[in-house]
Amino acid sequence: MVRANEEVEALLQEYADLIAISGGDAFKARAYEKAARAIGGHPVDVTRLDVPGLRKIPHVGASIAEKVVEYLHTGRVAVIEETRAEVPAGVRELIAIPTLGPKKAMVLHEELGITSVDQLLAAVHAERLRDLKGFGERTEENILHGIALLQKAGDGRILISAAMDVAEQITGELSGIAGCERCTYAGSLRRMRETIGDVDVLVAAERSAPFMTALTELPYTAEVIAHGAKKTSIRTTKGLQVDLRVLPPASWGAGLQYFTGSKGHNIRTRAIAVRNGLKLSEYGLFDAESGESVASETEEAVYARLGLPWIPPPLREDRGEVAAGLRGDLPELVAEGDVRGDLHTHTDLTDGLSSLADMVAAAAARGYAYYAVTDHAPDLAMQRMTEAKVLAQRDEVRALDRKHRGMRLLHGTELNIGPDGDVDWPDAFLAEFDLCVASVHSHFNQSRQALTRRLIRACENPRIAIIGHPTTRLIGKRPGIDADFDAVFAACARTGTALEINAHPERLDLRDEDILRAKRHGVKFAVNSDAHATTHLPYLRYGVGTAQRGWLTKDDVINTWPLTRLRRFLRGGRRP
Ligand code: DGT
Ligand code: CA
Ligand code: CA
Ligand code: ZN
Repeated sequence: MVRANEEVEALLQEYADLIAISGGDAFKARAYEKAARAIGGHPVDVTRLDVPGLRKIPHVGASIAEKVVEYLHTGRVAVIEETRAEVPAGVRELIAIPTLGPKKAMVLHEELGITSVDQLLAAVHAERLRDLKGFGERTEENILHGIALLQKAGDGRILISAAMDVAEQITGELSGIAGCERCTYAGSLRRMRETIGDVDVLVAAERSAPFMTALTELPYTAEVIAHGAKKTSIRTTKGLQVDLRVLPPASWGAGLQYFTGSKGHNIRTRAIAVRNGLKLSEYGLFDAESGESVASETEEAVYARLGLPWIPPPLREDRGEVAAGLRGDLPELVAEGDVRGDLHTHTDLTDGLSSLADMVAAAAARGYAYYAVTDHAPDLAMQRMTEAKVLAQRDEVRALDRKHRGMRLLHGTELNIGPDGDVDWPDAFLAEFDLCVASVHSHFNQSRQALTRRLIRACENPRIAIIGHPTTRLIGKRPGIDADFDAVFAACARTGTALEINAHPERLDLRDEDILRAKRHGVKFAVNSDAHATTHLPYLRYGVGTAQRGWLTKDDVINTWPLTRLRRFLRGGRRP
């Protein structure tokens, strides 16, 4: 992830929205949107590029490249500031509602004079939206839902990927300071939760002052919330809070255990301590009577003294891990290094940003033993896929496959599960793919019964090996579809269809709780990046973290399997 690229992406996306909302040229808005995405996914830091360099990025023409350079040099783009000024702030706020596009926001502004979220709420309640063209009861429901999501997203939690970027930079900086014996992040980030409230960084050192001061002086520190000898808290320019605690090296293990949490897990471990005549705090494990320290230097020692094996942080959610540990029954969790290949990825043949050759080279560099290319199928009309195009791609894939000795390429597709559970292309055509992923990309608002039947029909299709991003949720933006997932999980188990754990940090779909439930039904899983650019392949780590939170082992995850076993699953003893 290149930070500057993300900033430019957000800026250009905002400009696209502003153009659309101020009634500007729709074609121009779309052009900025495409450029925004291309820059966001570009592997080279844009701050290192000049206008000709920028123009080599797909969808970036001269005028966009010049605006990017203007922004990188001056921190602003004159024409974007002007457009911003033309659109009332309240209307700009409307675009932020996840279920309301700029077009509808513009209609609301022009027809009803709405200039704030509060006015919009009032208008919905007064049923003033119903008479507008293109609005209906459904739209009202969606808008109310979108406003609720917006306010929920205002709870200040951020995506794990954004928190991880900050945490890795800070631990990198602090590790370089003299006297640093250890440095890592703890809290929800170490547990790999899907969203993060604040980042907790720990340092083991004799003297705390140099670390505390360094944190307050980082270039992206916008505000110092508290500055002390034990704890310092700052807020970054993006509004993320970071808590730094410096521990005496002898207390490292106890401190790491305490500040990793979760609170529920810590309550369990403290209760075990008490039962054993001990007292557990962030400073160590002590004999309750003599006050003497019995363990503190490493987490392993602390857990061992409590009669527990070391418990991997993603399990520390008070979901039975302590009891399982006491029984010697903890799962041997799948690890990122176990994953042998990615089974859901895109190229620029559809909506990806990188070429097939670049994606394949990036996959090979990750040391994969196999890699599937699964571009979108034609029912997603925007992608303009055709039989001819996908067959031409297959030839390219087969040719590249001969060049990559260590890595086998699989040619697949990501099908669209239609409203009735049908998918793109006739069965005979599907039979020629090495692998079919199938996902819901439309008609999210069907009845629970219809959605359930639709997913089950997809499971029952012998050509479909994996259901992609099963609930379709987008964290902070769109809730998952309302299906009876227990029935879907049972169908997956019965038909030998794997469920995806989509590793994109905005999806993480299935999520941890659903994984636990699906596993109880006997379902297998595939942890996939759904990469649309070479820079997205490393997102896999968040999918693996989520799989770990769902207690999965290697055997549960089909893309840790050797290729022969995987192929057997894909073709299926189960399939006719
Ligand atoms: P977050 O920041 O909301 O994503 O979640 P956490 O788990 O990182 O929570 P945070 O930052 O408030 O605290 C980090 C860890 O420190 C937490 O998981 C457990 C521990 N901790 C903090 N405050 C307390 C407390 O009052 N009691 C207990 N038992 N543990 C605490
Ligand atoms: Ca935290
Ligand atoms: Ca904290
Ligand atoms: Zn996809």
